[in-house]
Amino acid sequence: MATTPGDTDTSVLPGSVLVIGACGQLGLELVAALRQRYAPHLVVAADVRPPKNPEMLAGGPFELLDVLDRTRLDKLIRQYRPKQIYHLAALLSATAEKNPLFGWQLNMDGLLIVLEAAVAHGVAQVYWPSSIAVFGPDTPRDHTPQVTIMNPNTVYGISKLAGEQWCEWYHRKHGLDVRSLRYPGLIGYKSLPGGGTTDYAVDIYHKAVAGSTYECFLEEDTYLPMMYMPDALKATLDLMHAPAEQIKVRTSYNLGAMSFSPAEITASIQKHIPGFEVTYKPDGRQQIANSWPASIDDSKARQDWGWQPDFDLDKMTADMLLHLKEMQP
Ligand code: AKB
Repeated sequence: MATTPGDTDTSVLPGSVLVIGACGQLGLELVAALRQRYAPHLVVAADVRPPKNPEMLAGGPFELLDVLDRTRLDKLIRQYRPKQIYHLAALLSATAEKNPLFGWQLNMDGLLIVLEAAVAHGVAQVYWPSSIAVFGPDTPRDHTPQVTIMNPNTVYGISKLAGEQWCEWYHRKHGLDVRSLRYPGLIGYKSLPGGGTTDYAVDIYHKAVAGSTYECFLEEDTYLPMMYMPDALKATLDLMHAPAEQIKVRTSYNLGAMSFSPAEITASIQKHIPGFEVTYKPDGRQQIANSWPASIDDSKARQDWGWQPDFDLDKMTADMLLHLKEMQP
């Protein structure tokens, strides 16, 4: 049930919400969306470091939390009694390739600590993001199905695939209401991603608005699944508020919106900024991108809980450029 900003939707959420990894690209926007949906004081933002832009998390509680510190997590759960935990803290694909053991530890141990704590404290629901990175070079690249060959070949992808199976296990063994989405690359103007393979699709808008040339780290014809942030927030909140009987997938749902290449996003930007130029200098992230799907079949999410994206490439470009221009000093 949707509520007007500031209203507390107590029929859906009689307690508070804990967002772990609140200072990341998704976390900052999800905290704001949850605080609009419920009441700001009910949404506890937590991260290992304080936010770089504190104003983005102002208006509600913020707590320092290293998700690998179970004692601190237990303390926060006892203090705030959350009914829902959104656990977003992770190393993304490019960073985890450079720091594989820590990537595995944070992504895997972090998830298991949250799932264990949720069961121990009787937290009603857990949300955990998976990714298109669960797929690998043997996966069908176009309209990648929900159930197919996976064989991921990045540390991040292996941790996400194992995490999906753990989510399903905790649901089956402990009855934990854990839900998950396989996000494509996420694009938003409010915050920057860090350490992902799809980051170019955010950086390129910033360079275009600044009047600079953009040097792209992927080849111009590399197609990847992508999504505008308002659609990602809508999908996340719709999934978490769907009646439990509609949630048939307890690993993670394929989620799609659009698929484009660097050449196509450049052309979309050039409709607004004709002189914008992009050069290409592929690096190690090209190999990661080559192992991922080009487009996603998300029919299961559409069927089970009514998923429907609102933004295509040109609509996203118009909105991104508008907001980034407004934000210029
Ligand atoms: C990344 O590029 O690592 C992430 C993802 C697709 O999960 N944006």
